[in-house]
Amino acid sequence: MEPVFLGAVTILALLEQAYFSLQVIYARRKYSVSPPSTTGPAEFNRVYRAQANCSEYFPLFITALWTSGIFFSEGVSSLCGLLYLYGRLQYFWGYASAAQGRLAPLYFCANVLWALIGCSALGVFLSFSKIYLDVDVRQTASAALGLH
Ligand code: JUQ
Repeated sequence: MEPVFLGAVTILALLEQAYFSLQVIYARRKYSVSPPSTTGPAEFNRVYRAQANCSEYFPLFITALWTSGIFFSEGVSSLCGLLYLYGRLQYFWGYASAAQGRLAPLYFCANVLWALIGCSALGVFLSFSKIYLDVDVRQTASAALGLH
């Protein structure tokens, strides 16, 4: 089956990144900070850094989202993806109003990213053990739980 939910979360993620970039463009106009300058009033610097930080973590997020979604569980992964995107939006708005405001959403996003990385590792391990060690942990677990 096509991973439709992962695709939908990915599109949402791209739109969120576009929204952050637009906010930087608006902040440049509002505070008269022309490229290549990347600094200005504190209000501008916070919006600029919020966007830069979200972009820095975007490749990690997307790769963990897809690895976890393909190898572990599309449902769990997509849900984590939505939580991460929600957290990043709170992070961006929090950082835009005060440096302190970014912290709670940041810890939340970090935890969600760890969960995605953990699910990725577990999923890849389960596939490896099934294909190369001929040990199907999922099958064994669901049989033991009486799900068959
Ligand atoms: C680096 C590589 C992998 C991380 C969590 C999970 C995996 C983050 C740290 C940010 C920011 C923003 C700011 C979303 C203690 C291990 C990771 C990973 C970090 N952690 N920082 C920072 C720059 O405003 O200060 O966005 N995001 C993280 O994860 C926690 C880190």
